[in-house]
Amino acid sequence: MEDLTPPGPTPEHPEHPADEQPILAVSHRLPVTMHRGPRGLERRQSTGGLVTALDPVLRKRGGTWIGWPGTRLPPEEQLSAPSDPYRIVPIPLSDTEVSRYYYGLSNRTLWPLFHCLPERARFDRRDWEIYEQVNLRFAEAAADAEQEGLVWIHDYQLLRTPLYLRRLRRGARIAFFLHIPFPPFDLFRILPWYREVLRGLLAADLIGFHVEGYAHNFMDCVERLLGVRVDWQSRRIQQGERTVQVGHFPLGIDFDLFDQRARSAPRVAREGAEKVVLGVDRLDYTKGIPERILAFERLLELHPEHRERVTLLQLAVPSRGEVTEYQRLKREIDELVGNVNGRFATATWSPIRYLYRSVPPDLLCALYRDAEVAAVTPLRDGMNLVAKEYVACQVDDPGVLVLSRLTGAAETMQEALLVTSYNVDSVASALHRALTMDESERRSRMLGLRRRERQNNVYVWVNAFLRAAQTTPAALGPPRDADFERWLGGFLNGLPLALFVDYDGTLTPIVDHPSRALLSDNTRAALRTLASRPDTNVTVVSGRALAGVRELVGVEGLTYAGNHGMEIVGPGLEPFRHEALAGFEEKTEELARSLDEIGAPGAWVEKKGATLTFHFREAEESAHHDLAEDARLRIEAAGFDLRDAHCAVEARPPIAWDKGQAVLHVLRNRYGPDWAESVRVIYIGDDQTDEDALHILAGLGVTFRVGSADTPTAASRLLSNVAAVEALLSWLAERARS
Ligand code: GDG
Repeated sequence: MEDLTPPGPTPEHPEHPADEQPILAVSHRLPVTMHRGPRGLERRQSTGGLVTALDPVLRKRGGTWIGWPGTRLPPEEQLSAPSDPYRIVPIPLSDTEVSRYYYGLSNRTLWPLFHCLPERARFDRRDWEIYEQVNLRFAEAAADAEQEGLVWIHDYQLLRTPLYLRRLRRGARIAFFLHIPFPPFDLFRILPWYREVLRGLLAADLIGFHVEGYAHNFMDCVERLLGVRVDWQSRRIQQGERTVQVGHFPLGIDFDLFDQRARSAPRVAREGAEKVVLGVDRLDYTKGIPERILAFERLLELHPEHRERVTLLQLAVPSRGEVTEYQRLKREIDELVGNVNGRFATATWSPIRYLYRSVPPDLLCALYRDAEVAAVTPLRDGMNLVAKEYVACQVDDPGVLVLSRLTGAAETMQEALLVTSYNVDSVASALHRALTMDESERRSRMLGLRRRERQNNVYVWVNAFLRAAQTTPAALGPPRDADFERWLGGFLNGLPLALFVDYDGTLTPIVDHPSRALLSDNTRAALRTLASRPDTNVTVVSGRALAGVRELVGVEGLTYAGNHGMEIVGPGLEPFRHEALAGFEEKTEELARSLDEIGAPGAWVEKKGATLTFHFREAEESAHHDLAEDARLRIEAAGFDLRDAHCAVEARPPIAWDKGQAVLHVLRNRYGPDWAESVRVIYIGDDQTDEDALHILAGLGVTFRVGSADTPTAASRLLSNVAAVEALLSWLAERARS
């Protein structure tokens, strides 16, 4: 929401229970804005949808509001006044930040793309970097606010803030609301930082949208772009061990406030024309102002009876004037207004009256009230509050709302005359119908609209959202057969299966000591069944020594690849041992001695022939960083390759061989060089050493990584934990025979 109006009274409302926890609101703009006036810096209350919604809640519950004050503040300037019922924390932004984070990434990239206008979007890595920095700053301020209770983050300028805040405050309860549309998958994936944006949002506990379609688009993107499991029915997303709730909460307005203003505002004198078609928008290309003017011109062409009798009164509030797209739009509108007026105006009538400024609330409400028709025809709009405000102001002879289907508002306001704004002829004919509609139809339509908006007002919205934010969603539990069927049913398609699974962290949870990482009975049973199936071959690929992993799994008929696949044995395969290994055993002994010298309690070396692992998961957590660093230096000095694993660093001879090579070796030797034609491949792994295999198999098989979407991975899907792996193995074991 933009700050468009000068100060007005803040409504009090009895619907908020006063005994609830305070709220920490985080939005790009603050509820107060600083202006440079004749008497220096002046503080003004902002109104607009977001402020009218949240301000009364914060007044009742107390809390803090973090945001940008709209201008540069001298450092000594205090925004909070002692009498304020809640705290206001300004985030200062430099000129570069305003230009790159706000005008740049927020308004030149996200705004057009999320409104499904990708050709207007510009993608600049520098903008993204500054956007990240500013989002981090908002998160730091939220973490520093030292306030219990919910953190409620708003809108597209702060998509990364939930993630940064989660990193700073693991246990925080975070809710997010998006005020603009969430685009469909095909458009969203154009964004170079789509993963980062999804991960940013998934750090929240609740993610709210205006309408179901946006929530649906979001879940679709999460499922397809991150491979995260989504439960479509309950709209929960399993993000590692966290469960995220998605919901839709259509924003309403303070209906009574608009209704009362409309009743008390003085009449506005009219000149000449009998009827007014009203347009009220921020000057923004999403609002469809040029298209509306063209539709009005078409109306005058097709229905000359409206000439000299109808005026289009278009109010355009200046907005984002620093962005060239907006400057261009302004020129385009000026020109179109000139054309239509030049073409149709008479000595006593101009078809279009165009005001490029903001008007005070009372006048706005009088204009709403007196307009016979409101033309709300955006090309795309998250919700659109103007349509709702118009309806609330219809306190006399009811007018007609012409509303674009491409707004969130149209999802519920079905009694309006719904149009597709791109279709100029149909908008012209809807305007004609609205102007000629008889009173009883007007009344019936307006009655339905008013009843709904009165009922679903902004307070109802806040309460519904907060109720959802205070409910902890139940964890999804392991995926079910239907999920696996959907992910893999078509892929397996009757061909034999080559299944590769890592051991630690995949088949068993990570535990204090490797010797205690044992298979569950179910997993062992599933592996046994899989081993007995003639259409399936299973390879356990591990960083452990070959003998060790074979003993721990202890299932006959499987293939075992130890030492990251440098040693492989399995039915029907020539035993394999990488030829370069032999020369390294002595050097590995030396390296082991060097690592032993580190000598920290809880840190120890696991020797595996030519490779070794330095473990420190039992050491003090505060020492982990230094231990890893020390080990890395020693491993590098010895000329070994190193890999970071879970609380461990692995050292391997510098041989160009990894789990990916091992997978290809097994596939080639078992199924021949054309293996891709005759077998389906699935790989499941949990750490960085598995990424080599996940990377090599991208596009060649279906790959799973155990973990949350926070970790970058080449895998096509995520499994949240070892229980999910167990469920997948059981499903594969029991699936129909090919
Ligand atoms: C974003 C989303 C979503 C306009 N002219 C004047 C004036 N206004 C006020 C209106 C209304 C507000 O500005 C505009 O709100 P919208 O909802 O129509 O549009 P955006 O600014 O784009 O807001 C939108 C909204 O967030 C909330 O989630 O609905 O989809 O794009 O409240 O009254 N107010 C005054 N004088 C004017 O000249 N006083």
